[in-house]
Amino acid sequence: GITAIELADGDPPLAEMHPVKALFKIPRWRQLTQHWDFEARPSVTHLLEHPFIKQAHGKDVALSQQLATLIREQQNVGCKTKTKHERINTRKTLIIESCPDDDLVNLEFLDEETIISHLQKRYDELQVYTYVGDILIALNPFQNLSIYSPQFSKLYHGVKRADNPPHIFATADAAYQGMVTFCKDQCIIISGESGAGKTESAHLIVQHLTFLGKANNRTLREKILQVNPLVEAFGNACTAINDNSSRFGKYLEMKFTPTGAVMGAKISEYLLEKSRVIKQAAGEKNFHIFYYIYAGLYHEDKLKNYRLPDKTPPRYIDSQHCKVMQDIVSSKLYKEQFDAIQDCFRIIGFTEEEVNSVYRILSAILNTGNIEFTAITSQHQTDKSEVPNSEALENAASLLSIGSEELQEALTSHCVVTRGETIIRTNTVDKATDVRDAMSKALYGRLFSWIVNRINSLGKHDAAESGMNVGILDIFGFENFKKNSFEQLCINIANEQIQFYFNQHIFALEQMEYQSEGVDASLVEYEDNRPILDMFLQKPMGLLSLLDEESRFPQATDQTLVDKFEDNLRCKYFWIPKRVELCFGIQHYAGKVLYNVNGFLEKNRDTLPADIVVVLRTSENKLLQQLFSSPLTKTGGRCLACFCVQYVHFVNACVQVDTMEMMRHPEETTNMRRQTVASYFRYSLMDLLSKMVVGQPHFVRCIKPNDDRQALRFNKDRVMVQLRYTGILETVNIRRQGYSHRILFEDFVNRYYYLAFRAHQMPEISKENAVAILKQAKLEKWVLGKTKVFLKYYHVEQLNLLLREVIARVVIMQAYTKGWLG
Ligand code: AD9
Ligand code: MG
Repeated sequence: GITAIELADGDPPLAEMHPVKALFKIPRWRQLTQHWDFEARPSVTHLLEHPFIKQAHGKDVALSQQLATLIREQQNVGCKTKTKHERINTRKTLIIESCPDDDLVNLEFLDEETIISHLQKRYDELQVYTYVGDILIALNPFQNLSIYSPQFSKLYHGVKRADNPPHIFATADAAYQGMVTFCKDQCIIISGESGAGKTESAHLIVQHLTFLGKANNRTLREKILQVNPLVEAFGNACTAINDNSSRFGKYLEMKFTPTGAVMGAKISEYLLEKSRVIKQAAGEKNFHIFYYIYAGLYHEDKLKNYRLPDKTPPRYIDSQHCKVMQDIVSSKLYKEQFDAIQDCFRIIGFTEEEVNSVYRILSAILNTGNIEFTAITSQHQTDKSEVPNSEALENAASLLSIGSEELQEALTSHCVVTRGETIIRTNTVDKATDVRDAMSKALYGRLFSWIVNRINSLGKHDAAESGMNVGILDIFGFENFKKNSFEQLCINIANEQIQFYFNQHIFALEQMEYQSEGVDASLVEYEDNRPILDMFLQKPMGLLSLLDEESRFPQATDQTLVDKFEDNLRCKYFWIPKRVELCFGIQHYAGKVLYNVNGFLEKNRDTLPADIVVVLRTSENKLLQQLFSSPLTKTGGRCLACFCVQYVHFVNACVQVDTMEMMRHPEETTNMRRQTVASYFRYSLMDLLSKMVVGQPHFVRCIKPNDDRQALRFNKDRVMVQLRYTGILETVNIRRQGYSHRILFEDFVNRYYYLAFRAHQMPEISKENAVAILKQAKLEKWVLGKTKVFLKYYHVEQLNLLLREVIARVVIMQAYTKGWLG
């Protein structure tokens, strides 16, 4: 219903107010009603049918009637409400046009202050989306808006972008149209700090793409829509910043046939924050799925079947000892989510046996966390440990279908091979605890990868290889907590890389091309974050390489690591704070972050003792066998050299990374030398980039209006910081002055000659003919380079619309000439 009516002090009650004035009192409508031409007398039913109005009054019947009366009266009065907007609605129906304010590029003044108050004004009116040329800014509304219904999907389908207010659907539509028109893969890159709304945006994009791809087949549509919720149950968790924070990077590729029908979806995951399984920071939680199964199995009275304790929650999901069992099992939300996950599994096509195995492994992990160790001190040995309470051990072993004695053995001792001889050494309590936690992390990490792979194999379509796709990138956002560790470092480096990619696309490549094509366009200064990235990724002296090197020394300590960084990293973006121990600071593109190196080495080594692998492989559980059938994870054997070549390649060319080259490894490593997390991380980043750079990018920049997750609260300073580091001001500039599309004369003529020449008369490829087409299409402000036409971001849309019209005409004409239409 009407939630916000802004009545000023001297205003009469709404019912007594002049209808036009009354409408203006409702913020959501204020902007919309400005464009209505009431002289055109739109029919009331038409008005009420309009999605924007439906959105506003929704189910509220009384309000609908009130509104209808308002409009009717207003029509009777016949008053004119043409306000400052000059664009007159000439059609005899209601048109809600987007206004020039929708795009920051149209603002008269381009200083920070103007931009920010503009965004604030829009946010106050619940216009959360704003364009910067072809880039979408999305402010997190922190409340449910009803602008995502199927009606809105229809509204944003194959129309000129300027016909509607900015919307995330418009971005999805642009990607879809781009793919269909140019037969080129597209990718939508969503960025923003933690809690800014990336994951929500990604969902909405998938929703709209499923609509555009005419997934009429209900099963297929449902399957695609279930992928995100399922993966996120396993990969998202509650953090201090966001209750549904992504703890992994996700690249979802929606596959389409050449005619644009959706065929399926494929998902790639990056860098799951496995350490969360064993420990969570104060106020944070483990991955959602653990709570879901607890509540779900409790309700189904199945906790016993999975040997889960029903008195106190397992340590892994209650490391702070602050949760009461009742809170978890009685949570309605968890229970509902559990049911939803069951549905996801079923719809996507997991078998009951598989789902059962998944639950068993999850329960086994929880039991594993409860295994404790005590020291045995005897005359000869002081470094031996044992399991005092065997219940958790037996539970874990039974759920994993392995022998409990073997498991205890693997946890409390390890084999060493020296000079051909195998010696068994015992583990101290600390060591055994580490091994236990390493096992839990490995189980969870591999289970997660398996689920992702299984989703992909179940959704596999034979024709999928030949189709095209729209990729959607949703990673974990930039993080800066009170205490930051290795995980935050990885997350922030990934964000640093995305920012670099954005810069390359928006600024660097564009400017390079102007110069080489002899086009005169003023250059825009921007903050290049390449030096920071180099500091992290360079070989052999980058921070990650140094970390890897130190991780190879068994005697290395946190202090030696900090010393190593201090001795080798000479860069103004890195410093060692004087007063805080074991810390280093990084000036990231998005702000300063202080990292605590405590546990860095161990987290990077991520050791999983061979003894554990051996035991787990003896399992009778098929799924478990599968998880541990290869000694290394999928990272296995990818060498760093590959990565570095690619990184340099990428930085220098930044357009075409040879994906095949990247995937091919010079020699499959056969030795068991472990990949560190850092080296896998670098590989993952490259893998991701290689996927991204082959597609035409579309950018969505999510902005968090406040840190309290409050609706309608716009914290100017917070937004300002984000606008600055994302380079919005510079982006506005370059979008205003720049030419975001540069098309070779050849491609241009080939693609658009229909617009100026006869359909069967392919003209000669030449600059002149390109100009002829541009003139015929009545475009303005384009520029010619030496080999390319330089177009503004909005030109291509205009051209494509024209092209579509012409082609439709041609098709109809042909049909006539062939006599099909009588
Ligand atoms: V993180 O980097 O994964 O920690 P995200 O993904 O950027 O972060 P997310 O999409 O999870 O943030 O959004 C955080 C919360 O903001 C959501 O849980 C919603 O409550 C809220 N949100 C975000 N976008 C929308 C929206 N379009 N409509 C309504 C939204 N609520
Ligand atoms: Mg997210």
